[in-house]
Amino acid sequence: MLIKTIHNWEIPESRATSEHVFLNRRKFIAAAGFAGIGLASGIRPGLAAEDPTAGLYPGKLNPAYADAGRKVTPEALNITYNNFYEFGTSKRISKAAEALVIRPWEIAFEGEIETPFKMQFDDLIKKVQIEQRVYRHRCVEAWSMTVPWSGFTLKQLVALAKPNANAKYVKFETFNDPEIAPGQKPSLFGGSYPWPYSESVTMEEANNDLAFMVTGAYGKPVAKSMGAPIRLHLPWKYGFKSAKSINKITFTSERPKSFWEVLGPREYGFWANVNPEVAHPRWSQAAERDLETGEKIPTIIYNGYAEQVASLYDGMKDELGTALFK
Ligand SMILES: Nc1nc2c(c(=O)[nH]1)N[C@H]1C(S)=C(S)[C@@H](COP(=O)(O)O)O[C@H]1N2
Ligand SMILES: [Mo]
Repeated sequence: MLIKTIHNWEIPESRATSEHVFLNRRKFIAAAGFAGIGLASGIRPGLAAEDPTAGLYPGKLNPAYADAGRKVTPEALNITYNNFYEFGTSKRISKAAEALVIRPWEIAFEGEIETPFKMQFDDLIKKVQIEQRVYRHRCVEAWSMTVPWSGFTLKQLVALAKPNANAKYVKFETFNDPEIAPGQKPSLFGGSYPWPYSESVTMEEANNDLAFMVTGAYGKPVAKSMGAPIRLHLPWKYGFKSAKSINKITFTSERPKSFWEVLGPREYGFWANVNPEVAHPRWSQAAERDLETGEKIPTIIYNGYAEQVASLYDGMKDELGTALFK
């Protein structure tokens, strides 16, 4: 019975978590005295039963993002079809990603902030407001998915870091450990990949309400294959901007060069805002393929989030032309 509830997201007709289902489940767990046994362990192999944050999820469903207008992608598909180059270039890296050690997980805050510091993920999560949001995700490779993420707004993290007046950009970095991530072995890509994976946004983008730090998905801590214990999700930008498994956040005055920008500046530029009118040099961006159904869907400017983010780019189009969207 519990398992059925937790697998709510795999029910095809479900569009968003019904909050009361989860609340009732929590009440049931508490009443039955089951808390602490680690219900999750039987649900998804590899998720540590003792994950101390499991009880935080899914969090209160934000009504503004309760329905992404598309069917939620089944969890089973989503945690086994991934882009996570640290573990290999195929989409099937979920088993390899289990090698990632997520406890303890320390995050370094550096650069243009009052005082640089380090914080344990389990401490950080106590300082923020966890909520649930269903967001569309558009990969630059022209496929898309819809995910019930849980996490907190990036602006809360910015406030916590206390940036100074010089801070113009926020840079996110992933771990660099070839011992556990075979994709990071220098031999693999001839040492040409600029690890660690990094991405950055402007301070204005970081403070936009849509920018989300993901720590959970499908009502539980986010899977390792999807970027545990903490990743970004910027639903109006191509997926590569949403860095996974972040352990360093640096505030800078100059625009940093990201992982993909170093590898292919013409194909994976800094702004990377979803735009059906600006083709990738090697393929059209006019449409996208739904990961589950294979259905071809027309792509929408800013992935359909223009209302929330278009003003960030007011007046920039003339200056930068199509580069704004590349
Ligand atoms: N560290 C890291 N983050 C990453 C990537 C990666 O290879 N490494 N791939 C990006 C790309 S291209 C996409 S589409 C999304 C995929 O997220 P998902 O596997 O949860 O669907 O993660 C992004 N974040
Ligand atoms: Mo992507």
